[in-house]
Amino acid sequence: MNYSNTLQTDLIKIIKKSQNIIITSHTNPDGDAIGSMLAVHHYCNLLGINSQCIIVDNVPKNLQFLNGAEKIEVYNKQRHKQLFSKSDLIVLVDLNDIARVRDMEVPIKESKAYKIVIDHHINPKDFADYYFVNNNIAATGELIWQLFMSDPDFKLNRNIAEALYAAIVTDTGNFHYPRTTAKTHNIISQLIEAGADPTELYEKIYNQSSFNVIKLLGIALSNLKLLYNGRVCLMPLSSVDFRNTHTSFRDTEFFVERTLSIEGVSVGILITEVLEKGQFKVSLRSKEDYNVASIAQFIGGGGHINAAGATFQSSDLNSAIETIIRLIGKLFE
Ligand SMILES: [Mn+2]
Repeated sequence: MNYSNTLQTDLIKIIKKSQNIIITSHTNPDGDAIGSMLAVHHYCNLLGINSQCIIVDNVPKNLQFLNGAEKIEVYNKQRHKQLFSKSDLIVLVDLNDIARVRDMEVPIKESKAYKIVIDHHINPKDFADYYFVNNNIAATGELIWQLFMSDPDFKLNRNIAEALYAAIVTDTGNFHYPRTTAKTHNIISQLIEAGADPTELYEKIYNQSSFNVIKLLGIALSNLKLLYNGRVCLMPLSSVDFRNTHTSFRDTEFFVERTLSIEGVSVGILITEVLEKGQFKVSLRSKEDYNVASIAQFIGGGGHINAAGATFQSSDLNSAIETIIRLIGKLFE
């Protein structure tokens, strides 16, 4: 689509003019989704504007400690009907495709509220009134920060600092993914000064795995296979693996990164069997200019050049793996 970014100062004006704001983000929310939503929510609190965060899944356990996370609601058609009809602004963060809000797609589309998208994924879809998007930025949290900086009255507090820190630390993979810049660190420096504690936040975000999840990681690591002369690493997990460890595909968030720690591997693939029959999830990670978003798009997904994913149908795990391996071959043509 041909979107054009709205001036940040105009976005601030639109927010300040609003009375009832709904803030939302994508299904299976990650740190950037939750942190960005909460930062906007706390900003609205500062301004005395009503805002409610609504998503279609629960807040992941390791992000529930963030202030305000307890107020995030899971979408319910009946319960939120009134809220949608009275809201005058919907802020969508860390997503650029309305399909990624699943059941909320219809109420958002039908709502008369203005819609603002703040995001850093590639190929934004045309469904909102205002866009503030930039895919050269590592985390949506950084864009939220830029937005706040264009408000001369903005005052950073600890709640906002921790929310944005969580957003940025997770989407930069602890400050090492390609789009991590001096500017990223500059923002982080200000967040730390405002009370975000790196040690405490790391502990709460990353060191909270259950014993079962680490056992599952052990199975995932022992399932690894090298392909394409060692340039691709495949990490499959079957429904049996999940059942044996009492875990689910939601517990695999940081697994696929492990594949890229292997010498010579440029592309990592995690394929998981979702509980619903015939559904598979693939998470792709890459180095350099291997564009895994282009692969995910073939099966209805998307993402970034070096990190992408999709959910797709297949008859069984083996054929799901075959599909992905065939598609990955396109990167080496
Ligand atoms: Mn993000």
